[in-house]
Amino acid sequence: MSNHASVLVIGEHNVGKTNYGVQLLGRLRANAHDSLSLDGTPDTIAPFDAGLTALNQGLTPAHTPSTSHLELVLPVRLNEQHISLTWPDYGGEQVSEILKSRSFSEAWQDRIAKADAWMLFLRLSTIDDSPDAIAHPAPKGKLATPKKSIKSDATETVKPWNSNARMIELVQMLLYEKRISIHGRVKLPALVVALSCWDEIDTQKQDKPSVVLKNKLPLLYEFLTTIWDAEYFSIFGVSSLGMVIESNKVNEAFRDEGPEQHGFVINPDGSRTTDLSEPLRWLMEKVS
Ligand SMILES: Nc1nc2c(ncn2[C@@H]2O[C@H](COP(=O)(O)OP(=O)(O)OP(=O)(O)O)[C@@H](O)[C@H]2O)c(=O)[nH]1
Ligand SMILES: [Mg+2]
Repeated sequence: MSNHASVLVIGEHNVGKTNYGVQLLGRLRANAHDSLSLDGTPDTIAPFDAGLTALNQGLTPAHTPSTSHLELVLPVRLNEQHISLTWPDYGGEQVSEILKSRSFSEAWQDRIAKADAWMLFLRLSTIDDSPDAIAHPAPKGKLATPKKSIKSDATETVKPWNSNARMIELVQMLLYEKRISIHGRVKLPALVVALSCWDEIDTQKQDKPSVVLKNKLPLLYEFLTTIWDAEYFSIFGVSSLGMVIESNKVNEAFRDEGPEQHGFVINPDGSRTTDLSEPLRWLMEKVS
């Protein structure tokens, strides 16, 4: 039984990492009866101070500077167990840089080594990949015998470097860095895919997060469900704010009701809860 749990938050710029972290901390401090609760006082919450202040004023926290790398250590209680939970926040450009340079900085190597709980943030509303390889497969033989005039049939060509490929590449790099073989099904690190800003997605009421991911990024979905042990992989919808909040225009309703009144999570089975810590609780149960 481990009493320390470190989460590897994975997400590019603008996917909602900071808003989730700040809302989570706010809920824990307000003792909002979430399944995870604070168990003592954190040594410092300084990294999230500005974010908490912003949300309490009805504003969204600022973009995290690209070089910034912070960690919050929270004493939490889960099923009578005390866990020291390390939650990071960093500028999402770092992830884009990893993909570009195909290498990890030392700080990232450390973080990957110590985290057995991974949370991948995907903001599907900002992804626009069409055609993709499944909806529009390349005509047979096309890649083997390319025509001279590439331009004329460029529109039919599969875009190789789309979001599916990008995220698959990223996950493969992370697994490789952690020396995890994908010959057997992956158990640890346990993985949660958080489909963030869920309120922006046009879904039928009953849509399960897995169905939404499968429709939008089918190759990534197939990849993850193929290599992970189903017990150690799950997909949640996350809306930390429940609505759009601007960074320069106060949302009075949000401010007056309080940030802790807003935000929700869609569980893997499609049910909805106001408990924002649910995906994290699921992860903690796998690694603690
Ligand atoms: N509609 C909606 N917008 C959200 C939600 N969560 C975050 N956002 C918005 O998404 C944008 C990015 O959120 P951040 O939390 O700053 O994203 P980030 O991943 O920390 O981005 P970087 O710090 O640049 O890496 C902001 O404009 C937020 O207001 C949500 O639940 N719903
Ligand atoms: Mg941020």
